[in-house]
Amino acid sequence: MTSLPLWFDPARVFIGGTWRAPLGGDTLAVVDPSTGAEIARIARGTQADIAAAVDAAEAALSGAWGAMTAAERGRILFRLGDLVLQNADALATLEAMDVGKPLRQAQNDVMALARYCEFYGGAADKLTGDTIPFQQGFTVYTLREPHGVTGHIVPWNYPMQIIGRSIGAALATGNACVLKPAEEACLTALAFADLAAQAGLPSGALNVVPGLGAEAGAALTAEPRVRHLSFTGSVATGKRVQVAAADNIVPVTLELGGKSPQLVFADADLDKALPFLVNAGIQNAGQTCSAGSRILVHRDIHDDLADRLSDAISALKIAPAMDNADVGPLVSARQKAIVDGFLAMATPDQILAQAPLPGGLPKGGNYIAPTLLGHLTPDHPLAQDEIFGPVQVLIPFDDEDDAIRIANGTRYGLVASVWSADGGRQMRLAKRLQAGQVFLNNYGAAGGVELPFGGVGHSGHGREKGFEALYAFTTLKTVAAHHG
Ligand code: TXE
Repeated sequence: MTSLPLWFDPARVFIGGTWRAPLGGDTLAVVDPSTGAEIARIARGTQADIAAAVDAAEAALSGAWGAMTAAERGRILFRLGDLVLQNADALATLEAMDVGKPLRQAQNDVMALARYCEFYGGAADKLTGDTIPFQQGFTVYTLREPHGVTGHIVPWNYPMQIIGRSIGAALATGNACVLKPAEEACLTALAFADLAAQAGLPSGALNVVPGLGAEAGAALTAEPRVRHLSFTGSVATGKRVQVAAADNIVPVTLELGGKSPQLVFADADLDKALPFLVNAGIQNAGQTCSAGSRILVHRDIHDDLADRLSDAISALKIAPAMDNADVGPLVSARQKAIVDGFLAMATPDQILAQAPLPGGLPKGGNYIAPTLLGHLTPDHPLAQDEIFGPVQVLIPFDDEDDAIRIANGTRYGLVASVWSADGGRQMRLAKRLQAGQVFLNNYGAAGGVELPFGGVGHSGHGREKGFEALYAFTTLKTVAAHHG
């Protein structure tokens, strides 16, 4: 059995460049989702730790970190990206064992984290203001300045990717960060903090306080000295974060998941589409904000696609994370109970296909059989609600208008895809789909660190990733000089 490759004590918080026990003295169990066994303890940070982390972040801003040039910040991010790559095996193993994702997926996440460090390292000194033509006798220009202390609340499904996109952009623009990782997934966040210190990031520029959402998380959102909040997680918690942000009048970026549609037309290349259609639903055991959980198909090819999808899903292999199969366990017994609850709503005729769970899976693991559902109306809760497990629904449509009505007919709007050989249709639908990203004859563009990402409706607001994120992590100052 693999042991956790820990080179730091995970039961500590990382504040002001040093590791110490949480002030409350309590710890939380790290449970391996593949087996149910406790494999480590993490700190249960509380309000006092968050306050200390904000103190440290403020000190960094008025000290070495705040004095750095954009180029120097970029250089640190490049070094950090290198260290991520040098420690890729350890990071991937930590993540796979902590959250249950197949090792291959954890390795992809490490690569994405390194790419975020590289991308934002390169972008740090390329964010510029404008000069604005104005009245005679004036010179007017804008400055892009960091908010100051930024708060980052990260979920458990893609910790490294979400840390990379959020912390990478915030550091590139000169903010000092307080990161509250999810209680189910703290190990790579702590490892990243250690690597950041090794890369030369000044003390206090990145602080990590693990803990419960209702304690450390709520304390971070309530802290008036935090001047920007970025949150990825559930709609319910996102609303709380937005309310807390309103109390302190701070901007907030919310990424809250979705029920993203994949539209398949009769002229689509089904051989090419099939692996994407399936992977968009089962990647990370369906625990993906941008999961393609609704497959909408033209009625003429419904039965053909249903057969192909059923064959592909029935052939999926499920195994513990380190065995590197197609699908691992869900992150927690709590998440498994949520998904089981959804599946219990399906009648037998609505289950079109289900991959068999192999015998011999560890008893304490949170395994769910990947499932394809059908014969349900677009307004059925199984076709409306985010399930966050390896479950997809197949829904027929009659024409483009019908496809758009169904695709846009949820409260979410994160991503969407169109599979069709007709270029005109691709362009029409790309405009009509309510989503932050639209993929034409692909899905997800392999993660696309460079591509702005975020939602509309209950999927949230604000954009992360790409150059766009740098605007969110800065505030604009206009300087008008009157010189006659
Ligand atoms: O989410 P929470 P949970 C969805 C998915 C899943 C459901 C529940 O549908 O089934 O959410 O997951 C922190 N103040 N997504 O309960 O509560 C918490 O500690 C401040 C979609 O895990 O939103 C963690 O760090 N913070 C999603 C983070 O919020 C609080 C990814 C996310 O937890 C807090 C994960 C509070 N009061 C779940 N309460 C996506 N968009 O990808 C909790 N937290």
